[in-house]
Amino acid sequence: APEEASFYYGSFPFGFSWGVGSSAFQTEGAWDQDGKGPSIWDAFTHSGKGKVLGDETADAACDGYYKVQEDIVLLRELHVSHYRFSLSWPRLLPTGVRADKVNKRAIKFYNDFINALLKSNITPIVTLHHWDLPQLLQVKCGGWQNVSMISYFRDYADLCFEAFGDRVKHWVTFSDPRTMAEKGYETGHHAPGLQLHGTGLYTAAHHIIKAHAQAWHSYNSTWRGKQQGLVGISLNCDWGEPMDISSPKDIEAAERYLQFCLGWFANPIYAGDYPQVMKDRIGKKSAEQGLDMSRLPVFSLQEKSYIKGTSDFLGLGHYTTRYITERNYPSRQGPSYQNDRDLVELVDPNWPDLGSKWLYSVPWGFRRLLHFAQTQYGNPPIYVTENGASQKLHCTQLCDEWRIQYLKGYINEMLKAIKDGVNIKGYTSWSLLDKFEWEKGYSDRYGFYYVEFNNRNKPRYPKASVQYYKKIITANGFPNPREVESWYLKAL
Ligand code: GBH
Repeated sequence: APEEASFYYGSFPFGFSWGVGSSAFQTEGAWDQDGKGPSIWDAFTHSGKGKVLGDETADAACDGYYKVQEDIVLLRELHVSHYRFSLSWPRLLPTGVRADKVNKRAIKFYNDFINALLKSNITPIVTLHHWDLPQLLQVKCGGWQNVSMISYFRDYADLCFEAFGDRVKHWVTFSDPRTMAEKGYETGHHAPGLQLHGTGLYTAAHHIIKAHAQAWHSYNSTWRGKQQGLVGISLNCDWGEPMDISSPKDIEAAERYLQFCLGWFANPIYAGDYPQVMKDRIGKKSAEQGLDMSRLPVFSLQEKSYIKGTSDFLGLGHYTTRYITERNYPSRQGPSYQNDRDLVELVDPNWPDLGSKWLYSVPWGFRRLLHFAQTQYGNPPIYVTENGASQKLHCTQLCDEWRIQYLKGYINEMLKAIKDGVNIKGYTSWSLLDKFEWEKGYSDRYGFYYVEFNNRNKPRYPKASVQYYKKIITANGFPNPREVESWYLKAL
């Protein structure tokens, strides 16, 4: 295993942006209020088919829609310089289609919210789409399986640039589109719950990448001149470390893991096409499966040059690490993402675990991923758009010492990456509040603030990590051993 590097004391660059994040569906609630249309996640959680742990819904979630002022007080308490949140597409466009109807009350809601943030000197980083697709677009055209989604998304993006772009200067088109494609269209664990093995996810991703590019181009040609903002995408990826560092097959498998995860979206955007290894593998397996075309769609030459360069920054989400070893799955088992990758993911049982079953604290993996992104995509400006951990449940609810240890370790590895020359502009810790965690319901608690979901007023209470993160932010890093040690003691 790679050596545990020692702790690094030092500061972040002047002007480094510290923040926390959340997303609309996970926090807003008010699912059918003030003209909002249903999203695929409303349909999924209401289906009564046991799709979500405890059959929870996000009908009320954190009641964020009604607690704007209260939550801004929490952001101020944390001393963050930015807040990353997402807009609800079906709240703004109840049918999903701009030409049908724009919901004025939703425009007002987000206007008021953005203005309140700015009044508190908090920069909004706004995600256009964090998984809550308007249900009517799913019903009408099969969601991301359909090519017409590209222009629906472009029209929606344009509306947001027009309505909010005078004040919002940081836009994220999609949040973690890989999970959206994989869980929505391959495993079915997320809305819309389809299992189109080995095909649906690639089609969805293909349309998402094109939709991202159209939104960027629209911003670039229509809005950038007067608004002077940035448009990027947020891609989540765990680090993949070769299981046996002396095995060329494992080294290749780990590289393949990263290309199928991050490269799938980042390579078209930064280099104009899917990673070679995806084209080769999926093409070969498709042929072996008797198909006359690859299950991985192809970009035309014109599309490649249109997509290449459509990101003003790389948004990177990162949570954990896996050891990767090669395993060849026979093509005849049938098409799937897993079969295409020919690898397995392993964890070290000695890694500290956290509240989510897939999440282990492996800070050194973060530094490696940041280096990988730097070298693969030509040293782009990077915003860490998501990084965080859920508290272990047996711990006292507000004493989240595992979250503190995770924060300390991961932020320190990010500092090392900056010292190595990775161009990181800001960091978003996930998340402001405990909230609806998709198929896990309310069981995984990622918040700096504990939310009492059983109480209909959804009160928020600060966890110990609030004090700890605030110290890192106000010191802009880790000044010296004595101070850093005292933060920990004070926070707990
Ligand atoms: C994030 O994704 C989401 O973007 C965010 O909305 C959410 O709050 C956060 O996770 C925590 O829930 O269950 O074994 O199949 C992080 C990337 C990709 C991590 C899918 C979990 C599933 C592992 N996620 N992965 S498993």
